[in-house]
Amino acid sequence: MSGYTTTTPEWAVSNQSAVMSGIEGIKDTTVGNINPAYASGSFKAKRKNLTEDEIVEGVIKGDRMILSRAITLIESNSPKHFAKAQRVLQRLLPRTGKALRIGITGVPGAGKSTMIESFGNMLCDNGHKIAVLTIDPTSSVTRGSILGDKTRMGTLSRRPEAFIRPSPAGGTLGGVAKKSRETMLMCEAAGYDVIIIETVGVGQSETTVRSMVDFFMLVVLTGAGDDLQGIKKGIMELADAIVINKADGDNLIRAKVARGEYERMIEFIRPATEGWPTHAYLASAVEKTGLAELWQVIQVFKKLTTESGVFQKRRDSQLLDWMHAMIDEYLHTLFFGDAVITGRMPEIKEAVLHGVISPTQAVAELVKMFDVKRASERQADIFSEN
Ligand SMILES: Nc1nc2c(ncn2[C@@H]2O[C@H](COP(=O)(O)OP(=O)(O)O)[C@@H](O)[C@H]2O)c(=O)[nH]1
Ligand SMILES: [Mg+2]
Repeated sequence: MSGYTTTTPEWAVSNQSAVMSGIEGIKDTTVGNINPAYASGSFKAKRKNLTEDEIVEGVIKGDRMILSRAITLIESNSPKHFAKAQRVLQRLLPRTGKALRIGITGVPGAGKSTMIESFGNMLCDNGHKIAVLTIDPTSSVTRGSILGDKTRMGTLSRRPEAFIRPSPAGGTLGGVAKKSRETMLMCEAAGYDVIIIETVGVGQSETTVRSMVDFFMLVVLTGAGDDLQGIKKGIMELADAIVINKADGDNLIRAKVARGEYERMIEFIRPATEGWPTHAYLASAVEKTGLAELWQVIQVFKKLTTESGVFQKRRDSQLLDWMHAMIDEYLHTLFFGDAVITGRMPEIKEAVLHGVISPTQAVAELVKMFDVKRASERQADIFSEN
């Protein structure tokens, strides 16, 4: 039940129980939680279980503590929590979809978190409510990035108009992504009108975030060690904007040169969004320059794509893709978890390896003995439990 894909990425944690403990631990490192009792654990012991109504009402009121707990419920892998979380989500669904969803990717050190801090503060000053989610598949290996973000988004995390939530540590990208998508919906129901999803440029995480957001930006650097060849063409193809960060001080001239180079490269790349020309922009997250312009660009993007229908078309296809991914995941889990299939598998594998039957025949054999009804009975309690 952990991933959309049938292949497990190499960085995935093989021990599934690590997912649970990661989620427990995340509560202590959640940037928005500044209650010291929380970190010490004494708070956890005292808190009572919230009812479904209390969670739904709390989220609608925009209570950050209850929102946090609703997300923890979503992130839980326990079957009991699954059913409750889905009922909460179902009730909140009519209140979702109104936020602007922005994705930010780039190599570690590009300045994504610093930019979100400056950008987010600017938006809060202008009356917006910002939720920041991070998808970092490497966070199971090291908590470094989360701890780093804690200081980098220091002022933003203390603002009542902002909510910052790192993704649960561990698990496969598919599992983390599924939870992040549902977390995003919860934040929308709580009234956040701009959702920013930060991901470190590792593996497939950019594609995953692209599949959740309306506007996607790639943050890049200039200067030593970050020549253009280092940026994969595939990532540029996903971007609606390329932001050359750290365009400040001695770096400004180089940043301007890089901008020209990116602009020339973009000409040869298919735009990520129909009818929207991707461009390169200069910014400095530290000096807070170029950020108001970037917000202006995003506003124009929204206006144009809404008028052309591309905005809604993308949202619709993202929703259906998500459903398909979950069907894949569900059937995959059922099939490979079925006792009859796992029992016969070694023998069939042998037959394939010895050339007795072809892989195609093997699949036909296995599918013939697979009984969806029987297999789903095992899963039934997970999906129907109250
Ligand atoms: N000079 C300069 N340094 C920056 C800028 N943005 C970020 N940095 C620095 O770059 C480092 C990495 O920033 P961080 O936001 O953690 O990058 P992330 O890994 O992409 O999230 C930090 O030391 C920042 O202070 C900028 O606009 N100008
Ligand atoms: Mg970061």
